[in-house]
Amino acid sequence: MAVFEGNFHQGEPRRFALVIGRFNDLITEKLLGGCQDCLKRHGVDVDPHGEQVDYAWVPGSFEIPMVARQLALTGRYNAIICLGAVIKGQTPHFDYVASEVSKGIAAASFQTGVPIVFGVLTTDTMQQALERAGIKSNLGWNYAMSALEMSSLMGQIRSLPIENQNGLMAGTSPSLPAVAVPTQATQANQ
Ligand code: INI
Repeated sequence: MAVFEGNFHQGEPRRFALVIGRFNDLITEKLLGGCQDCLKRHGVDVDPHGEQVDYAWVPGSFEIPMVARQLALTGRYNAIICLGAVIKGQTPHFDYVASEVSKGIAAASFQTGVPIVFGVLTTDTMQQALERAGIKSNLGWNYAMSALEMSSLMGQIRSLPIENQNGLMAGTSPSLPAVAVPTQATQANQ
């Protein structure tokens, strides 16, 4: 039998998408910097005009899952990294945004089979967010590491031959598993 483990070096060049919330951009810009630094030091060309990383900016964390899912459906990316900062205020707004973005990212990843990293800070104060975005450590770096590891791990697992009860079947598992991608015909009926 086997042990599957992702690695951090690039055998074949991988492609990543970063989805970044503008809300609290004092924090998300710093997470982005940490993330780019990690990718670059692992051999990824982070230039937006290059071949390996695309960037999508969204208004706030609430919008992240929809854009991440749409990007995942293109099949272009080995992993997607979502960066946001949800910081508690005087109202329950925090709870709604934090809940939707976490559930939405998990659902998008599960539905598409593309690793989508939850790089959204949820903190009580701006100080806590700053400490996690560069003052003490920069979690942007850790989110990039997760993307490198998961893209490698999923690549290995996808390349396994598919089996059924009768033995081996031809082919390997698809990069995008059973997901309802609207066709022009189904869209026209909606
Ligand atoms: N978006 C965030 O990314 N972080 C927050 O802390 C936040 N708060 O607290 O309001 C926030 N709100 C905006 C939200 O994500 C949407 O962009 C907005 O509601 C429009 O849909």
